[in-house]
Amino acid sequence: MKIGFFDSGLGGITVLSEALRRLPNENFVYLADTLHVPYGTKTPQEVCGYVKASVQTILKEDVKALVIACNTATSIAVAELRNEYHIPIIGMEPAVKPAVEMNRANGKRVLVLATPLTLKQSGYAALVSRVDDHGSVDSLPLPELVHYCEQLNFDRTEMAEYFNCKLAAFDLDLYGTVVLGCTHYPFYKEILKGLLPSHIQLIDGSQGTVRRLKQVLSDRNLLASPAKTGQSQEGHITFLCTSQDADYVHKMERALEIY
Ligand code: DGN
Repeated sequence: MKIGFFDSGLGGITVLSEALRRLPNENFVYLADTLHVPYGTKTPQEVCGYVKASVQTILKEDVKALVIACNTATSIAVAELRNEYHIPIIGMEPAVKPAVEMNRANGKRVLVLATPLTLKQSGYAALVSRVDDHGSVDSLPLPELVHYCEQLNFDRTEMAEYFNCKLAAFDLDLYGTVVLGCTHYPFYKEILKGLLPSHIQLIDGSQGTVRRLKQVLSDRNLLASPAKTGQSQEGHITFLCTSQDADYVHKMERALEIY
């Protein structure tokens, strides 16, 4: 059986890449909802419908656990999905908690980058108020970044101009950590590192999510054991997209190579 990964587009590949490292004996199926990407600028009702339909599609594959590798989809639909299906469903959450802890001693602030929809959800506000007891978390929506990523646009000059413009309102010396709260954003980690003051750390939620996935599989005795030579495949990925577009499948393979 495979582990399912789902995102609106290429973003979940940053989480899949972490899973390939940590769970080398598993096989994967990755579904991108290319008919509806981007999610971050749509209504919660629209996104909820798209996510549910995509989950139905991916569960037609032989899936033993599902990772909603999208912060936006998780914040909108994970609770309903868990009510509906009985396989383990692991979601994403902006890594605000570790970021606040990293800066507790130095008094620096935390800046969360995410889609507008993730930042508008009550779940995000609840997360911040739970973990941030001294008002040290700010947020910045970057709706255009998913579009750049879907175009595989990693042009340093163009992206530097974009980030510098978005970050111009922030006194970056006040910040200790920037949270990448959308799974598309880690594709820009290196470019961002080159633009931010060197003391700022960048974190994303993929390690925590994959740690949780591994734990859940282990608790339910679902972890794959190493295949005997020549008997079965390991680390195989089936890429699917809702528009059933072969070019996009190549793009997903390319994105995984780039990342
Ligand atoms: N990758 C998704 C996330 O983590 O929020 C969102 C991308 C999008 O569709 N806007």
